[in-house]
Amino acid sequence: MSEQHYLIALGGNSPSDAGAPRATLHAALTRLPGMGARVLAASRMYRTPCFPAGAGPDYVNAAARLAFDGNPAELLLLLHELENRFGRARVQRWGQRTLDLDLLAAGDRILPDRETFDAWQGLPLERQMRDAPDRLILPHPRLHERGFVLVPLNDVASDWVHPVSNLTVAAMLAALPEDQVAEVVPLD
Ligand code: PH2
Ligand code: MG
Ligand code: MG
Repeated sequence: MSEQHYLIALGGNSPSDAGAPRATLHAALTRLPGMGARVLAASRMYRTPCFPAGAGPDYVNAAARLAFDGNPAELLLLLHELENRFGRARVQRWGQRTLDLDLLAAGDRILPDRETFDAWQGLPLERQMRDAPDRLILPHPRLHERGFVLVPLNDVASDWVHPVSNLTVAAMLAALPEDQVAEVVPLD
């Protein structure tokens, strides 16, 4: 398969071997090229309040644009391998984590299909907290509604167009409530 472009989100809110979350995220970005994923652009690092509010310590979040010579499932495996290297224990789905790497988008592909994407995107919050998809859904069904994803993503892919809504990252960010954007604070 020829080289594909991908968007990923990085997050962490508890220390790893590499240090504080910020150091862990930097370390993860540094490891990607050695695993076959070229980092085309990396965002600034941001301090963000935990979602849902009160569920844990603040996160550090970032985003990156990657070139990878493989399919989304192969990239996801690589991301999980990297999470494991930094000691992420999947104890609690929404709890503390040393490193969370989420695949946000694979170019303009909709996976596994439009119907499945629509079903997950429309899920009410209480079902989102209870159910986790067993398949890779792309674009990430929550991408457009979170400041901690869109603000960093806007650093690296402001003109990427969401293949379902046809909105750019910049437009999705402009549609978020102002207070949600204001609480995403750059660290450098
Ligand atoms: N990730 C979560 C749950 N809550 N909150 C913030 N601020 N940032 C995250 O990356 C995050 C979260 C599940 O992956
Ligand atoms: Mg994740
Ligand atoms: Mg996540």
